[in-house]
Amino acid sequence: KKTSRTLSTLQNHTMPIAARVTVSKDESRDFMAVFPDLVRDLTNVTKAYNCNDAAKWFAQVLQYNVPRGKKNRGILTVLTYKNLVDPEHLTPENVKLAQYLGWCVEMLQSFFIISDDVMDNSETRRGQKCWHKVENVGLTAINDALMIENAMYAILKQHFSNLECYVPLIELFHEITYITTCGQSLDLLNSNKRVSEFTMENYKAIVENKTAYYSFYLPFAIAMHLAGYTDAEAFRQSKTILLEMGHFFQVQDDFLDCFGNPEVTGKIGTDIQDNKCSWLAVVAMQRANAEQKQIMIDCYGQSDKSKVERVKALYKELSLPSTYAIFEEESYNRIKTHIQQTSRIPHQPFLQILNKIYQRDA
Ligand code: DMA
Ligand code: MG
Ligand code: MG
Ligand code: MG
Repeated sequence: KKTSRTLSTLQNHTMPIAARVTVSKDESRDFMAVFPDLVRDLTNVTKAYNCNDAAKWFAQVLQYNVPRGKKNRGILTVLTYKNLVDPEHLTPENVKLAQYLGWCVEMLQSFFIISDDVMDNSETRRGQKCWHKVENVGLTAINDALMIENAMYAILKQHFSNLECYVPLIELFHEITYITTCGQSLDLLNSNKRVSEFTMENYKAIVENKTAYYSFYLPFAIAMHLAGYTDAEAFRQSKTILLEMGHFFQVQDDFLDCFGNPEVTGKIGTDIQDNKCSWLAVVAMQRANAEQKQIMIDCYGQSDKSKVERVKALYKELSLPSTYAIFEEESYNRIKTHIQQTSRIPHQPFLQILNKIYQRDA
């Protein structure tokens, strides 16, 4: 049984940035190798409910929606766990547990994006049709999303219910899911506002809740629980930094929605059409003169192609791509400094994540 301890004893805080570790191909392949086990476990659970047809359908749902992304969040869970435990605890069994936990985050992510794509009326995701756009799926996607979300708890029960961290894990998954849905609610409510009412303050609340908690804090926190950490200060310090990273990540997502290459991001942007309170829209409104504001008021939030193009052209006139590049670099440096200033958490996994997302194009 692991005892509570602080993390500061584990890491050399003066580790040079040059020692950056990037995610290896092996890490990703090892993680992927666990996926068939997950599908098998869930097929068995579904069959045990005497729902054989649903079991078959669900296996397809899982294959289409869970493993085809970058799997950043799942791999982050595993890497963090490996960084936190003492080498003698790094047994194949424990690594497999961390991988299962990583897949739980990926299942949660899948549940969120299937629902998000319905609400945002998106066409593509991860280089393929959004699940609800697939023939014979449609609004069945809503039930499929719920199945994935709740199947995640079946996986947790099957593999973690004998561990001390089981209840904290369940509570965390529930809490973070709730926070994320609150964030999605803010996102949707703001998209009903007028573009002139968008504020940076609202933006921060949206992105922290809809993205940062589940994408950054959750993978890290569950790995901490699995590794046996209970140091409240370590959780607090990591949360502050991870929420900052999550904010940064969503600004990137907003930028890529408009200026990214769909071939690379795997998704076609919809933020302008959907009247989203995006980072670009907020900064554009801050920068715009009266005439430019009127263009936003006239063209933002409409599906008309020429209006969408007018907004994109305005973003360029306002030099938002270079503002973004500066923001990205400054955020990177600020977050790096914050990581280096912390005392109770290992720096390496944080720097690893930060380096992984910096200047991303997907
Ligand atoms: C992302 O918001 C938030 C969740 C909870 C999926 P988004 O709509 O900007 O995401 P995407 O650009 O991936 O559709
Ligand atoms: Mg979306
Ligand atoms: Mg959305
Ligand atoms: Mg987006």
